[in-house]
Amino acid sequence: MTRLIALLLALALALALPAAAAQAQHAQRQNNIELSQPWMRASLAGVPNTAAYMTIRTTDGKPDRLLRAESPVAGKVEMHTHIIENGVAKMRQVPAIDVPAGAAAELKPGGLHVMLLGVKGTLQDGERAPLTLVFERAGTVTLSVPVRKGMPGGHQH
Ligand SMILES: [Cu+2]
Repeated sequence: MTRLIALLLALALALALPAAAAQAQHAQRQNNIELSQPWMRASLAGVPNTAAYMTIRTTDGKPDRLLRAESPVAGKVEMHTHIIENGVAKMRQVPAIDVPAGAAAELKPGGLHVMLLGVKGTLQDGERAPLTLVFERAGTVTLSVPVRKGMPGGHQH
């Protein structure tokens, strides 16, 4: 009987694991933070800077703030947004990124992003790069960010 239960448990785990792995690609939860679809733009020839994007939510229904980010692949990591100045899109550093209660902070091309400056070497499509995010309430969240040539899902317009 015990053996049968062990067998059923093993079977249940075997069935659950691929689903969990697939889920982890789309969203990961750490502390009270859920990060969806993180990606980092692959290096362009001769450009030492790149950016990371993701959707950030809190899972406890309270707001939080992303205070800073760090990565060993970059000399410096900043948080940026895009502004339009005299008809020209420019990046501007922001002191923090707010994650509202019950809503998402969307970091995406043309908007808020994590800026990686002075990237060491090149980040190739298909690699992963470590990124640490420090939140006001949730504290430190570390993730492994897939490097891509473009936005996942192929919504490139
Ligand atoms: Cu930037």
